[in-house]
Amino acid sequence: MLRFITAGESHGPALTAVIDGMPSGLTLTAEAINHDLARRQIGYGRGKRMDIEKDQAEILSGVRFAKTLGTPISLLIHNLDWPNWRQKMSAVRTRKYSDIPITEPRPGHADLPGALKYDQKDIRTILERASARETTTRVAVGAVCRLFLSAFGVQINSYVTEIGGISIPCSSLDLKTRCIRAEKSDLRCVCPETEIKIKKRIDACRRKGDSLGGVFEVVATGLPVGLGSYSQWDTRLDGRLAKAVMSIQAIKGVEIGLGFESARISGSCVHDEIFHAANRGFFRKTNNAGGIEGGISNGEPLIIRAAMKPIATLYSPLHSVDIITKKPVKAAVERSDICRVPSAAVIGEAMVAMELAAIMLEKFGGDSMREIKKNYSAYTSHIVKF
Ligand code: EPS
Repeated sequence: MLRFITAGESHGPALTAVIDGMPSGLTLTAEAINHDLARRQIGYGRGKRMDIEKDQAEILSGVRFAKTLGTPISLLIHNLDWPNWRQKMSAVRTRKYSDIPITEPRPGHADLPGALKYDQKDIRTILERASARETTTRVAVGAVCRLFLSAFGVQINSYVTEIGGISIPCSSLDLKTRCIRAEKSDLRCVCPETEIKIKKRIDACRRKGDSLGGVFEVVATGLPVGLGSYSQWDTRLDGRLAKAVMSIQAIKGVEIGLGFESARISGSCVHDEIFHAANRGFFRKTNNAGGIEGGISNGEPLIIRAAMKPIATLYSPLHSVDIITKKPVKAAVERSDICRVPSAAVIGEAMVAMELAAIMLEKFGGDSMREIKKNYSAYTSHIVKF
């Protein structure tokens, strides 16, 4: 079973992740992970923290001579901001009177429910782990899973389709073009004219002390038919992917393929008709299903869309209540981002990669890449002959 766990506070010394269940024989270097870490840091609308950090992963275990061993892979990413937080985030010294707590919870953040749940009177204790800084480790794990998937021809990309209510026109572009263009834009935006408009909106928002959300799409190509199953509720591919993407900080909705739109039009406009050609096997001319039917991948590109709410930290803060005095106050203002939808798209790719790698391993099983590739080839040649 492939699984991972992450640890670390936003302003602590470092972030760590352990990946368990990755087979042996996969080529893995820190450079491949660092490439994705850098992609996550890009994004017009990010705050000052990104000027400080330059995320780099160190591989501490599970790899020898650039090949995985089949044992737990542990990754370490230093927080370069740590020297500025040594005192405030010390794990060893005891609290002093001069350590002023944060007591004004931000609406929309984990601050208040977290403080109540963990019985904490200093909201810093909550926000340090609730912070989206944690997604650095998810992207590092996702990069490893992406390498595993690429050995089977699976590619995962993303682009942003909407920010702050401004839609990015992309329906006239094929998936490949969208992904190529997104990679060249610091908004992961496929349309240069719309990018200018959105940047103006982000700048205006920054001046007003407000924040913006948006929508992004993750696309996975090269998937074999038959990942996931309708046989139990928790084995369905769509359900598993939706959970993985929904678990990203600030994500409020997930759609697959046509998603909510399919509820508004008739069946004949929704379902993708089936064709067959000797050289292609079964195929579709449309992909409204987003690559999944009956909880199973159908061989078409997987398309998963997610909506991100605006960041909860507002430089012009909203109304709140002090958790100690219970008096009305303005919510706390922490240094933060104005918009981080492009970054969320890269994190979405990582979560999709993790879930797909886990499902591929469940289907094709094995402890080494050689064994899994053998199982994969036997299955895919059976599908071709079907
Ligand atoms: C975050 C607040 C900001 C973001 C951070 C998430 O951090 P800071 O308070 O240090 O300025 O920059 O995101 C990251 C550090 C990151 O690497 O993505 C929050 O409150 O969630």
